[in-house]
Amino acid sequence: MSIKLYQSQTSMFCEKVRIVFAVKKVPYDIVDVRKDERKSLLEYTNQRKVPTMNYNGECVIDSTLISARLEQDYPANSVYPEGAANKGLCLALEDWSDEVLILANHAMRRADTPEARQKAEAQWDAHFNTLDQIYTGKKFIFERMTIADMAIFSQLHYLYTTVKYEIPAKYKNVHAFLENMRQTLKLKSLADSFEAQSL
Ligand SMILES: N[C@@H](CCC(=O)N[C@@H](CS)C(=O)NCC(=O)O)C(=O)O
Repeated sequence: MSIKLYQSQTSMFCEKVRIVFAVKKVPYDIVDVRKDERKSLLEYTNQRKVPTMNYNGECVIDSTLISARLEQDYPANSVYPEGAANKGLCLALEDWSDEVLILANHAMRRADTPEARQKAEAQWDAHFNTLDQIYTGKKFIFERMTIADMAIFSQLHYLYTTVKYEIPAKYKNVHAFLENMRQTLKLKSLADSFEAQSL
């Protein structure tokens, strides 16, 4: 079995997938696409997006599909909750994080005027409000850490490390969630990117 992950260390979608690999304790090799300006990725897939996985010759592109493919062959330490209703909700939240929170991250990173910055902060405020309610009184959204928590953590981790935006202290449940994730994932410091091959 040979698994190769084409990735970049700072991409939040790559971090999401590295968490899945780590939780499932699946060994894999990394191809850092920044080292050859995506040449090997383009040769392999004719497109530029990471994460991309070469799974024993099978090409899988997109963090959601890579996670689902790994779950299929490595069901232990599942990244989905029990039951169809919860699984559907989990997939919807994963998608919300990947497709909506990413826009707020882009807005914050690209804000180059006070107005744009204010708009980006308002966007994040709305999401922090949502998240603070979601994580009221719970460590994870479902009975264990799932792909929904991993997707949300990856976006927030990117926000306070790469974008360097300090999440307001008033969002206590969001901070408690982040601290719990950092401890569970054994991140040494706030600025750490997640590098562990297995937990
Ligand atoms: N929905 C995709 C998003 C992947 C994505 O946007 N990757 C970015 C890095 S964070 C990328 O490779 N962008 C380069 C490009 O599109 O040329 C996923 O979940 O994997």
